[in-house]
Amino acid sequence: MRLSRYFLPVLKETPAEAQIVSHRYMLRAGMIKQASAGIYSWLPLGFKVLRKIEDIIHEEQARAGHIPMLMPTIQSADLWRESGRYDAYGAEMLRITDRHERDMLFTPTAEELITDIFRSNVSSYKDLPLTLYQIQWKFRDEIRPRFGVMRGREFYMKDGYNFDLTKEDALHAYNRHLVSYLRTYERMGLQAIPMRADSGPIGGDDTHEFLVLAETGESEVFYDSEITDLKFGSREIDFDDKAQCQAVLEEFTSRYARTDETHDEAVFHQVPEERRRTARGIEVGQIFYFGTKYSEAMGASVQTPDGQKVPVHMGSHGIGVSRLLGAIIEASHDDKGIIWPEGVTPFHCGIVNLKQGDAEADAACESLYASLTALGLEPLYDDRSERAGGKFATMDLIGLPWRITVGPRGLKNGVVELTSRRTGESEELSPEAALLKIAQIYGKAA
Ligand code: 5CA
Repeated sequence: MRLSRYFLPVLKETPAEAQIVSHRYMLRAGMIKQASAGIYSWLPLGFKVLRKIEDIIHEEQARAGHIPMLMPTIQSADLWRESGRYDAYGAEMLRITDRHERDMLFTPTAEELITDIFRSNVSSYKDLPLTLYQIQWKFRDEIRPRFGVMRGREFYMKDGYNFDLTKEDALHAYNRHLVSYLRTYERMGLQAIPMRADSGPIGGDDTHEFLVLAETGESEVFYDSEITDLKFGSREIDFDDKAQCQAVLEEFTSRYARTDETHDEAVFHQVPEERRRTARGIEVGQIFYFGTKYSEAMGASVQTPDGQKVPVHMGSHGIGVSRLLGAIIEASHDDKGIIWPEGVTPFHCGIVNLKQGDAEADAACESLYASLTALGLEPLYDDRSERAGGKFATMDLIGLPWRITVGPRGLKNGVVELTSRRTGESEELSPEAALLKIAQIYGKAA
């Protein structure tokens, strides 16, 4: 993409309404624009990162054997009356009446609709196990929408639902999701710690929230510091292997880690004092096992091998997709702007032309741009006739992990400058060597 042809409405001033850094940078970098309280338009740069996050989630869901689909945002109230949640959900649910005076609602989550789809189509244990998921907009009429995309009213969520014959199978689905989520967040450059939590309006006793530690987080959390040393890394997992998933779950959940809702001071004090931590965290996901709560209320049952009819065991599993942009920025920024992890960066590499209009500099930039594109990478080429300082400030603000700076003086010596956004370190390299290095970083063969 050439910056001269892109739509990147960068703000010079810090918007007064933004209280936390991620909100400030998302507004300043032209990623989002508020449409009304807690509701945002996703401008091209923000939309690009949203898509990157979505892609990672889809890839990891596929790895775990889960099946993508899409359900509507506007749903009939009838199904929600069946489960009893139409009244129970309270003021957070946005209720809508259509022209025929029928009660509709904007979905805050989708247990009812998916259970309805299941009961209409599945009646035998032979079709189990089954896990379906979607990435779709949700609406919760939050009393205090704030912090930009962190606590929106409209927000983008991955929601998955498992259907299993037995509790044991459903707990395997729970474990599988926990493992899959660890991998998902790590690919986004995040450490998200599973913590014992409260299930709220979704229901059930077994639930973990995934929290990213950050001072601006809305949740108070308590944990054993050993937990932050755990890394999922690139280990290969067979997601059908119950014992393997169970072992990973135990590894990541056996130490004390709880949100304030489930915190128990007495149990916490069994952790050696020097390892006890109290901090704040951003909830980027939550997994639930709630057994037969919805399947019993809504009559979703299957035939067992010996001919009995039993309600299916279910759980649901959510990732706050739009909130993740805020969480990643909270975890990765400096005073100049965002620092995107390579896994989610909107463009792989910036190209800054120090002297637009200089024949040699222009040609070198064009050549780098073409070569990076040919490798399947997306460069952002700042080809505007701006002064260098302004170009650097924009690149720093929007946070691309790598920048290649091209100017007539360097080119005379056959070099360009390659700069890491994270460390700020630069090295002078030939354009070919810079290209090779970028290709290696992103696992492309140059
Ligand atoms: N049905 C279950 C699992 S799919 C469910 O709705 N879970 S949830 O309520 O925990 O939401 C899943 C994730 O959505 C949360 O972990 C959080 O990251 C995100 N989320 C929830 N409310 C908001 C909000 N108001 N703004 C942005 N993200 C939100």
